[in-house]
Amino acid sequence: MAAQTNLQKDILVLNLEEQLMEIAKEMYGKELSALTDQETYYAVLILTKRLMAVSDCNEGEKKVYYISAEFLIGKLLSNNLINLGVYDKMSDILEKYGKKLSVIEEVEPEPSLGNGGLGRLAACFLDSIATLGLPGEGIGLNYHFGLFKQVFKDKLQTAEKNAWIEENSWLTKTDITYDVYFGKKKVTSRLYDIDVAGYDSGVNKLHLFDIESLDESLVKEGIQFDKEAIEKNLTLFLYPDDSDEAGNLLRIYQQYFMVSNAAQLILAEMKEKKFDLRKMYDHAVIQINDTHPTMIIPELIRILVEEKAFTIDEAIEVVRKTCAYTNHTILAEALEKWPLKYLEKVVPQLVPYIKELDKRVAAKYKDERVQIIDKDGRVHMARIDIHYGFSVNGVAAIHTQILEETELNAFYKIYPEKFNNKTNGITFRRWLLSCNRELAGFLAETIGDGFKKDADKLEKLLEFKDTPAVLDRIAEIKYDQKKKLAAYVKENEGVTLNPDSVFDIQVKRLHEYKRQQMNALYIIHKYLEIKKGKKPARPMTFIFGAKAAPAYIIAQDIIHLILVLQDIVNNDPDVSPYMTVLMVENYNVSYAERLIPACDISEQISLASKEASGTGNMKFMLNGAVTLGTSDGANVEIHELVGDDNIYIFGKDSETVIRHYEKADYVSKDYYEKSPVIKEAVDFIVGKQALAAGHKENLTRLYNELLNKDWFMTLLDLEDYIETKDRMFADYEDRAKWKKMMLVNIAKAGFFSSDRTIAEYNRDIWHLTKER
Ligand code: B1H
Repeated sequence: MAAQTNLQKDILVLNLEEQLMEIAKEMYGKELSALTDQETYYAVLILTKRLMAVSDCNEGEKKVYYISAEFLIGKLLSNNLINLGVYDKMSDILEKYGKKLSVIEEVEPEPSLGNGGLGRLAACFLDSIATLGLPGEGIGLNYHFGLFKQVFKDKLQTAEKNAWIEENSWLTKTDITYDVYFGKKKVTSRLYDIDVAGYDSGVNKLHLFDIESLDESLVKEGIQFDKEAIEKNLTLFLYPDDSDEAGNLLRIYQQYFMVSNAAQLILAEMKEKKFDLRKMYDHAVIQINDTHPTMIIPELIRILVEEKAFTIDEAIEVVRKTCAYTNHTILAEALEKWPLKYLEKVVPQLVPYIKELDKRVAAKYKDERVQIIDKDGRVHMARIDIHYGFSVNGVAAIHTQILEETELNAFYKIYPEKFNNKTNGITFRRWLLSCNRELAGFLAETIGDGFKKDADKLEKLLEFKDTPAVLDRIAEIKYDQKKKLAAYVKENEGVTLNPDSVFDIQVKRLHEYKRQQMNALYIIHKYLEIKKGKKPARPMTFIFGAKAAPAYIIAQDIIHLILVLQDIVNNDPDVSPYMTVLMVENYNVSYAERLIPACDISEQISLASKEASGTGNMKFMLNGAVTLGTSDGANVEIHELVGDDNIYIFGKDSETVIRHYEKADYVSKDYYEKSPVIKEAVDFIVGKQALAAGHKENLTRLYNELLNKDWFMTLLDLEDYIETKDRMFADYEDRAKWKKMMLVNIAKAGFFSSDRTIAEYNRDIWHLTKER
């Protein structure tokens, strides 16, 4: 009963201190004050889990199942305490016993169950679904090792396994297990749950499925393991290396394992609640996060036909009305196309259904571009989603437009009504309230704390855009955050940062389309200018954080270049007083939470048309950084919101870029030869100094790539980038102007709350009602 459980939570909150003392006694036989930080963390964890267990659940007649191969949830302790409304109280209690909550939080290992934006988006969405009181659950996999831990050795990235599950964790083992069949081979799953507390709202669940027969001892050197032993390795790692056949097969095993469990969970719930399966779509909506969970469609159809006496037509219709698909990228290499022979090997039971789905499409449409199985026998997963789901959405306005007009145009012509845009968002609980308590506190004092639940209220801040006290305080908080980051970096990386310098930050996965290499070329350019005697008005700090996929060679080379530059620049006495370069090791969600509040210039410099949305751009803006960006992804919408005066946009637009691809007429060497500035910077990569500090093989490969290929058109935008960035550094010296830009960016960030995004998903796609 709802009222009763709430009461239980209230009582528990009233007795928080006693409860914590009791847990300390039970677990360790000690007084609270005598616990180590590790023990204190576990005690607080157990208490927080109890609080969530007695909180209201968000219930309703219809539920969304957000199926995703990634949930990059990050550390959960402080966010859970904030969302449960007990952060300050817990902090006070711990203080009384000589402990600091901010220290205890550090003990928590980060669950890195995602690669980057896509996984982090899923985590932000869970927070917002719960916060809006909507019935919804995440369904994914319980990887024992998350995204690899990055360690730099000899200026190269190496990968180590990244464990996160400890004797006490946020996972709760359930007694739900299912049989999952790969053809005739049977494995057994086990469900683990993580509670997701909404902010001042009810609790939902993240369901993570694991395989019972897992064997962690399979892991050898670094992140190497035997990819063939499916029953022992299935949930060992977040998608493993898919550069070889065994890696690809394992990925299909993981995907089917995920959706088979999802289907069984959803159908069990339908049965338990006595819902009419023929009206499944009135009670369930399945949001398919990119194509990784696409097999849920043929799997549900298969079960309805083989076990529930549906005709194939009936099954297809019910499933179509239940499933919705989100596209996150137009990058060809990320669009999954599984060879039919792989599927035949892993999930032979699905193949007849996939062939049937294909046959129906082929009978109706002749266009090659919409066929599910192509002439080479590859199954295009996204095409299953589009034909056999009811909604297709992109993740930013420009991205959806490109899907409609270019990438998926053939589908848009058939199904215009399915297409819709849902511009991404971020949860303000983590990306403001938790990571920047100082700024959040000041905003609450200044405009009231309504913005915490209604992000649009941030706009009230605009009333203060000419109030010096407010502008100064925002700048002061930024300065404090820079000092805090500098202290952390000193301790963890051994690099000294000057908080009086401008902090220019690019943190995101390493990919050529994101163009970290362009930023590196700017750094080379500045370095050479300073060497020639042209000193900047103020020191500059260039910070990078990025992991590269282990099989992505050029991405590794770019990391190498940045580390080489870090060495050269920071150790050159002529230059180091004016600039510092830092590539932080093992960039992850926790590091992002430190870097973002300390940023002045937010680097969002992808090649136009390639970054579907970006979400880091939103986090930086919300924390008062000014964007240096291309007209790509959500940058376009940031630009519209803040206006020309509060953002620095450069580079060729997406139409121009797409035309270059269509005509295949971009020749990077032309740009190199035309511009002495470009030539000088590019040549530096294989110059004496760089070769002395780095490895010839990596640097030469990167140099050749830039000169002879440059698929993501770095040199196309480099000159404009240099000019715009120089202008930005100059404008930073106009402190009054800069502070106002900071304020406007914060004030206009409300649109990017994932609460807004989720409200739109619900309004246009899910149609859930809340009951609490
Ligand atoms: C995004 C991915 C992605 N788009 C394949 N696609 C993966 C694709 O391991 N894989 O196979 C992993 C991830 N990730 C990102 O999604 C976009 O690049 C961002 O622009 C976007 O903000 C984010 C969330 O929509």
